[in-house]
Amino acid sequence: MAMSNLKRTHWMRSVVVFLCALSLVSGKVRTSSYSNSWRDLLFGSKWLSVAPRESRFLPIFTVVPVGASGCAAPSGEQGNCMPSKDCLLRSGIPGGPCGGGGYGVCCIFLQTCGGIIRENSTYFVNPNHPDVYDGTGSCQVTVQKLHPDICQLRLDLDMFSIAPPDPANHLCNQDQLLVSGGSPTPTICGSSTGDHMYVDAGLGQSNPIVLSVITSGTFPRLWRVRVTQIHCGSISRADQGCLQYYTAISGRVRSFNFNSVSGRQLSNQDYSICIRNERNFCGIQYNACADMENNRSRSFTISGNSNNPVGTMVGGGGGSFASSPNACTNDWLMMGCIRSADRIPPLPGCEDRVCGGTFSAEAGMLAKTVQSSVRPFRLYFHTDGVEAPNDIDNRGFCLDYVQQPCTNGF
Ligand SMILES: [Ca+2]
Repeated sequence: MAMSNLKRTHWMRSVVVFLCALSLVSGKVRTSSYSNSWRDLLFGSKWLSVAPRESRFLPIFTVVPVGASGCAAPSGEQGNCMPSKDCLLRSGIPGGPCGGGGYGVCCIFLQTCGGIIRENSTYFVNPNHPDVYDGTGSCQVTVQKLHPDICQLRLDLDMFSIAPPDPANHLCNQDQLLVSGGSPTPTICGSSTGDHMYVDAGLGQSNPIVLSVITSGTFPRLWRVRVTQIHCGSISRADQGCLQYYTAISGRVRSFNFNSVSGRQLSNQDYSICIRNERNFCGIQYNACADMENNRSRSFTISGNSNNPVGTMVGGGGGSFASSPNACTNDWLMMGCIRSADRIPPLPGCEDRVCGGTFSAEAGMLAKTVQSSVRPFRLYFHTDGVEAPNDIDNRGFCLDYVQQPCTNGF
């Protein structure tokens, strides 16, 4: 290569400034097509799509990138945009051009068993990825903080399919994903593609966080987990203690390994799901997700024998399961003071714990929209280590939420 990318960028910037100045002098700068020919020569048509109607001075600065930034490779992975020689020096994989103006490549970082993560947005993938992995043992990567001011990691389970929990008690005793060195995270297994987790990384140069996939027995495993490092002052930082964090007015929350056909609610879970209270929204409503696969919805099956219709159970109750069989003493989802939304006027009492096989805020066989105005908007999920013989084929939960405007009776 005759000229480095950096030099080339500087050279092109000089040429653009010169040509602009020339055009200004001759009074011929326009946004019409005939003055675009030299731009096309220098930058290709992409340059024009940046800001065709902006001031004639702006595009010069919008097209020249400054430093690394996020980008998407044609293969779907997220990478960092950087000069191609930097990508190779840092052991990245060039994934197509980015940044415009020949700036660089979308550099993808992958690590597998034994690797050390030293770049933001690195993927922890199974051996043989993108093919499946059938081996056994412990596959781990160590995450080093890019900076002492990193407070959290976000793990995006872009692809995640390891052996499922056992059919009787739903324990992850064949395969497990473990996160150690940070805040406690639940042990998960099975399929959780699309789910995420936040891990508290501590302050300063604390111990590294280790991600491990432990495997035993034969199974066609596939995983691709993106690890994003979050600065302490970042607006992307999740609230303290939230394993999962959602920042939209509406969205979907679900338990790990949820699947209304074949998922098994995982045992030994204990974590919070947080939904950021958006401005001018005062309440929140939840509905069980639509279930197109079963005659009777299994979108909310937390306790009981899901092969039969199971009503809603509410409250913590007291004593043993035998003395209060309709209470949620073993596995439950907890939300602050929930009521059914269709009651006008609202019922005076409200509930916090809900379980059973029908999503509602009151005992019964009818699924209902549930609402709460307790802030912050949080759900707490707890399961014990036992399912059989009372709890059979529970799938867990999938709920759609919608925040409610402050004018809507909240
Ligand atoms: Ca249980």
